[in-house]
Amino acid sequence: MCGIVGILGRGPVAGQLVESLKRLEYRGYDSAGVATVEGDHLERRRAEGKLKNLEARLHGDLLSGHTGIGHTRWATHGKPTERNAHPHMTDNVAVVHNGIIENFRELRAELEQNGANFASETDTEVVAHLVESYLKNGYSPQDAVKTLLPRLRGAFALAFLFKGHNDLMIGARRGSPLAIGYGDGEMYLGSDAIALAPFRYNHVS
Ligand code: HGA
Repeated sequence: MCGIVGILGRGPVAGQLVESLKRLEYRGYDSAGVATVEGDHLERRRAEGKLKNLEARLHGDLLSGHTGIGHTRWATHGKPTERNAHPHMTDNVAVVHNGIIENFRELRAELEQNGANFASETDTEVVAHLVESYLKNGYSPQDAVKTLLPRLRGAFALAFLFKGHNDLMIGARRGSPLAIGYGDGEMYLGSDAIALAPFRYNHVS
């Protein structure tokens, strides 16, 4: 079972994201990653295997963004490699995903026909490319995600970041858990409230 965490914070969040993911380690995973909004662009670090490998990446190549998402992956579609690890990214979107997008083959074929280049073997990457296509058509991030959801079959939890939006994190779920926490000037997302336990927050769902 994979894990999702998201923090819309007041200081650099990469370290906190990894600490939260550690609380979900008991569920098992094969790779991990984090992405943050770094000024006007998105950045990610990913690693196969244990979170200590991701920590080593982050020590060598720091992220300083105040808004970020993190994921521990248990592969369902595609090998447990760094290339398939989440977050998945396009020019303007980063996404982490728990669950399965059942109709990803049709969606991928459609997106590839329209020129999208896929970098992974996962079902998840169609989500990033679909949202990217809506953004390129002028949708706001919120409307892009709203337009995405009816196109997906299956059970999922998703957390998104958007290039150029330092104060925005969008979460969506259908049939998979995703908790939201409101803190003091901070907000959190977690696939399990245990991930959010160290933070001072009010749990709402
Ligand atoms: N289908 C996605 C996420 C897998 C998952 O939720 N595992 O528990 C993938 O294979 O990356």
